[in-house]
Amino acid sequence: MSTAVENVVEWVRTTYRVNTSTAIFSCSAPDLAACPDESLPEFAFAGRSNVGKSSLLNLLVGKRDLARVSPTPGHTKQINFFTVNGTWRLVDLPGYGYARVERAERGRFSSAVAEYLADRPNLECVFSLVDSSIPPQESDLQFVEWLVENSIPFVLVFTKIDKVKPAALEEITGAYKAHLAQWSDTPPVMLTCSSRELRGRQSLVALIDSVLKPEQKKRQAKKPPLRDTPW
Ligand SMILES: Nc1nc2c(ncn2[C@@H]2O[C@H](COP(=O)(O)OP(=O)(O)O)[C@@H](O)[C@H]2O)c(=O)[nH]1
Ligand SMILES: [Mg+2]
Repeated sequence: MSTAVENVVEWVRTTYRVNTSTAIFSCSAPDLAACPDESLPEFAFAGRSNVGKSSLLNLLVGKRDLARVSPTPGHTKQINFFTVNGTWRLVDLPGYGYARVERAERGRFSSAVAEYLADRPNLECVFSLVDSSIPPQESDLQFVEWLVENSIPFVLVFTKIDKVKPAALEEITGAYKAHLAQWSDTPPVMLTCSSRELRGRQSLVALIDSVLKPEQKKRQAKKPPLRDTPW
């Protein structure tokens, strides 16, 4: 096989093995104690209110309105769980850093989010979303530093790249890299996306695919059809 063909085969293998099309809403939890059992691997979307968490989750599963997208920041107050293929979960976390809620409620990010991230044994990876169209915000930097401090596996995802020119994107990603270099020797994995232009889905899928075990990726068999009854 030529290298080009091998590359395509490898790309298809890593990109399309995991099945994301069967996502269903599972439950909402106000805190860690109310979260569902820990039997399934989880991937969580975190970031400031309005950064595009719910939109990206919807892009990933190819459904327009599985997670509620809102133009009004501070909409998601609960931890929302979505089960995919019956074998793993996506988790939409409440946003942090929304300035117009009560100061006490705003916090750095809610204690429910902190507890979930720090104490959830089945959390495989956090997609830490930052807006590519604005400079690094204090709340984003604090959050990412906290992830590093607590050894929580994460990927930095730059959202809304439809709003920025390539040079500006380069500048923003460079700024985050420079900040992260102060806290960690390992350079972060960085992805870019635009839910508006349906860009960035494949790299998220590939990442999830690389984490899940083969049996967790298999398409769940449909229930066999009911046998005809004799009456
Ligand atoms: N231009 C642009 N707007 C986006 C994108 N993703 C989300 N938005 C908008 O940003 C707002 C907040 O999105 P949402 O997904 O609810 O953010 P969340 O609060 O982090 O869950 C909505 O008005 C979305 O339409 C994107 O990729 N590009
Ligand atoms: Mg949301």
